[in-house]
Amino acid sequence: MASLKIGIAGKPNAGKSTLFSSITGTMVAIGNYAFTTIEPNEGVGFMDTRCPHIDLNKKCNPRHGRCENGVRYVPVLMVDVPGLIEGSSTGKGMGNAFMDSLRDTTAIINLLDPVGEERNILSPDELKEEAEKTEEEIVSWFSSRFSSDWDKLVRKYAQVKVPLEDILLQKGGFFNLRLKDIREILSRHRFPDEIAKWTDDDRKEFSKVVMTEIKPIIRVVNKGDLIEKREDYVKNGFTIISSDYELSLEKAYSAGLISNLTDILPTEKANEKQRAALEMIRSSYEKGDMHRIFDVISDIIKNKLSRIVVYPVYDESKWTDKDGNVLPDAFIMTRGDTAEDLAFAVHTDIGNGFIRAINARSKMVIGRTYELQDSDVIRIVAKTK
Ligand SMILES: Nc1nc2c(ncn2[C@@H]2O[C@H](COP(=O)(O)OP(=O)(O)OP(=O)(O)O)[C@@H](O)[C@H]2O)c(=O)[nH]1
Ligand SMILES: [Mg+2]
Repeated sequence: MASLKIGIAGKPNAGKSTLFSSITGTMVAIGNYAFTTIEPNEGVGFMDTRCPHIDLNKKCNPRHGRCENGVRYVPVLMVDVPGLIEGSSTGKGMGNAFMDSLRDTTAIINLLDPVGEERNILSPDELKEEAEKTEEEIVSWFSSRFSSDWDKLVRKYAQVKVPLEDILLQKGGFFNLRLKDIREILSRHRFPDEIAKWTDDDRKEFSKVVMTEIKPIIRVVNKGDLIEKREDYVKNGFTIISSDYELSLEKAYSAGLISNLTDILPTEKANEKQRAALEMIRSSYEKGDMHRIFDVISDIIKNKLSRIVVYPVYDESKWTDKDGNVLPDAFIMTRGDTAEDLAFAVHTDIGNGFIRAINARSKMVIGRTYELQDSDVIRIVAKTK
């Protein structure tokens, strides 16, 4: 039960699989050579958010994901793809078939490797150049997929009058684009109003717009543990992480050496050497110039993708489901979605039978057009057959 999918793309050896393993807790092939990954890896990762159970003063029982010390980990699908090189979109390297596993992603992390070919550390400017190369490949892949059989499309709609947005939706459906997305693009940008007039450049431009506004590509610098002057990169707008540290922490957590992933406090199980290693990792985050991956994912989802987390319940006073589970479900919704949208997300029947909803925090009755807020706890009253 995850409604969002985040892709991890980047050059070979950037640490994509290391990052994937640390987020999903599933071990996949990691190697100090290019093209370690030959098939995409899919798994369930998480975003973290403050759990409303703190306001209720009662522990929650998540049906999916988990909750630690008031931090709720909400499931998000992740996909780790083979390394991208110049020409990947036309079949070089591992080919381009694997790129199709990015088609239904909501956002793509462009994981940047600060280590150059001669083991030198790349400057922020050099990193920007590297980032652009990967992004061009992704846009080229999108564009070639989007443009395929274009002539056929033009012929099909030469005689019958069909709105441009509907024709574009046929092409965009492959990428999970919704009519709402297409409308947004057409309202913000100028494109030919007839499909027959679209040129290669228009399709390329459309692809670029999709990959920046609808399915954004987000740059994240990996291997922050190897960068000495991280502040120089931060000044240039880069977000820095260390997949290596994240994976160590994930392993320490699985082995019970730390009680939760957030504050990195060793348990009694950790021996002296392990304590020292954990302390070294913990202190490297103190300056704030390197970020924890769950915070980065949450930032992408909440701020770049304008998503919110909402908790449907059956009992508005106890915040439970029918079986007494406290805050069992967390739904990732889009900012602007309504109480009715939530009802449909829970179940089509609940959406169709919607009568009213109750804001469990304020106990106020709310209508179908109520705009959901982040961290809302909502009871939906619906007529079901
Ligand atoms: N120092 C350091 N090394 C890292 C970090 N992340 C990954 N590595 C190392 O970088 C190498 C490549 O890691 P992978 O995760 O296999 O990289 P990838 O991007 O999946 O590579 P391909 O699948 O070949 O495209 C391995 O030796 C990792 O241990 C990091 O944050 N810091
Ligand atoms: Mg890999």
